[in-house]
Amino acid sequence: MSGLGGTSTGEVHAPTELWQLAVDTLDGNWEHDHTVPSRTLYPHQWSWDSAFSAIGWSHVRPERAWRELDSLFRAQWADGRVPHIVFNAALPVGSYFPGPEFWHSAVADAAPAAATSGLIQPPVHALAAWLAYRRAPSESGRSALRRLYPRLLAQQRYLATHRDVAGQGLAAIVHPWESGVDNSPAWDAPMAAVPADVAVMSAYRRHDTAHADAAHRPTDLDYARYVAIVASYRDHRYRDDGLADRHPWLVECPLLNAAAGAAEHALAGIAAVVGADPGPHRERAARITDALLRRLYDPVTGTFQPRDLRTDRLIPARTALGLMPLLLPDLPARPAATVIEEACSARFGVARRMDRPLPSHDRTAPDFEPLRYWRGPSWLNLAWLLRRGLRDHGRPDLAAGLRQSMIDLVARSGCHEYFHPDTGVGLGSPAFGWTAALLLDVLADDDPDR
Ligand code: 9WN
Repeated sequence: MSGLGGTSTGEVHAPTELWQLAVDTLDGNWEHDHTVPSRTLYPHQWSWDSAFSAIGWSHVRPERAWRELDSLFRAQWADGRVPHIVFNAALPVGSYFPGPEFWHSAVADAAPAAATSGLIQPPVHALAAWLAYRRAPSESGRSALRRLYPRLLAQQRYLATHRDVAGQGLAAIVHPWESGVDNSPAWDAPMAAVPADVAVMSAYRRHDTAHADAAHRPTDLDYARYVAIVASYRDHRYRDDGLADRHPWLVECPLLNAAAGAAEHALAGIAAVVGADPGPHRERAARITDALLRRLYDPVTGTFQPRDLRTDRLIPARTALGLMPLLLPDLPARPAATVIEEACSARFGVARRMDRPLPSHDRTAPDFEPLRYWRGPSWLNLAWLLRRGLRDHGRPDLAAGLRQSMIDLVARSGCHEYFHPDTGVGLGSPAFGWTAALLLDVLADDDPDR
C-alpha cells in the first residue's frame, strides 16, 4: 500500500473523491444534533466519537461541530462525568446492547434526565473543541467555547478527583469500555481476574454480532465480564467512593491520561480566548505528564504500559496504547525518543513510507489477531493521535508517513470502522463516523509534514 492506493475494485480515488466520500459518510450518520458512529452497529451517541466527528465537521459545516459537542455535554452528569453513550430515546428497544434499560442511569444521583451509560471515554473533547475553533474561528465558535469551557473544566475535575483512585495524580478507568480500546490485549490479565460465567450471556441478546462478524468482535466471555463489571458499578449507583475496595477492574491507562494532559494544553488555549487564566491549565498539564512518567513509563521497554491497580503492577502487553503519551507536547525528549523508537520498531512499523498501516497491537506478539477489533486491526483514530504526537515531537517525516497510510486505507477500502493491518481490507461497520471525520482532517491538513 503506497500512494493513493487502488480500492478493492481496483479504482484509484482522487483526493476530491475521498473528500466527498467522507463528507457523505458523516452526513449519512448525522442524527438531529449528533453523529452516530454507525447506523447499524452503534446508533446512539458515543463520547469520544463525537469529539472526533466535531473535528471533521469543523472542515465542512462548523455549526455541526458545536451542535455535536453541545449535545454531548448536555448529558454531562452533575459530578462532571461525560457519559460514554447518550441514548437516543427515539430508537426502539434492542437497537444496541447493553441498552438504557441495562444501564439504568437513573439510579445515580448525579445522572441527567437523558438515559446514558455510567462510564466515560478518553477525554479528547477539549482538544476537539480547540481544533474546531482554530479551523473555523468565528463569533459563534467563540460563544460555543464560552459555553463549553466550564463543562470541559468539570470533566477534567471529575477525572482528577473522583477517578484518582490511587491518589497519585492519574485517573483510573473502571471498565475496558472506558479505554475506548475494549478488547485490547492490554486488558487480558485484569479481565481474567473478573469472575464471570459465560452462561449469563444466554439471558441477553448481543446486537453487535448481528451486524458484524463474530470472529472480529470481542468474545462472549469478554461480554460476560463486561456485563459483570458494569453490574458491580451500577449496583453502587455509579458512585466512585470506595472503588479501590470493591471494584473488580481498575486500571490506569496511558491513552486516557495522555488525553487528559492534552486536554489541559487545549484548555490553556481556550482559556485565552474566553478570557480565563491559562496558567492553571499549564500547571495541571505538567502534573499529569509527571504522573504518567512516574506511574506508567517503563524504562526497560522504553514505552508506557497501563498499571493494574488491583495488583499495582504494570501490564506487560505492548499495545498501541503505549505510544499515546507522545500526544503530550511537554513529554521530555528522552522518553519521547524511546517511544518513537517503539513506534518505528517491527512492532508498529511507523516509517516515512509505511508499507502497512499502524496496528493496534504489537505485530510480533503471539496474541496479535489481525481481524479481531482492538487486538491487531488498524484504526484511524489511533493513527491520528500518534500523528499529532510525532509532529509535536519533531518528527514531521514520520507524521507524513502515517498520514499517507491513513489516506491509503480509505482510498483502498472506504470509511470502514477498522482495517486489516496487513492488507488494508475494511472491517466492521462500512460507514463509520470517526474514520470519515479524521480523514477529512488529514486531507485538509495538506501542508506537507515532511
Ligand atoms: C462499546 C462507538 C464505540 C467506540 C469504541 C469502540 C466500540 C462499543 C462497542 O464502539 O465500543 O463502547 O459496543 O463495542 O470500541 O471505541 O467509541 O464507535
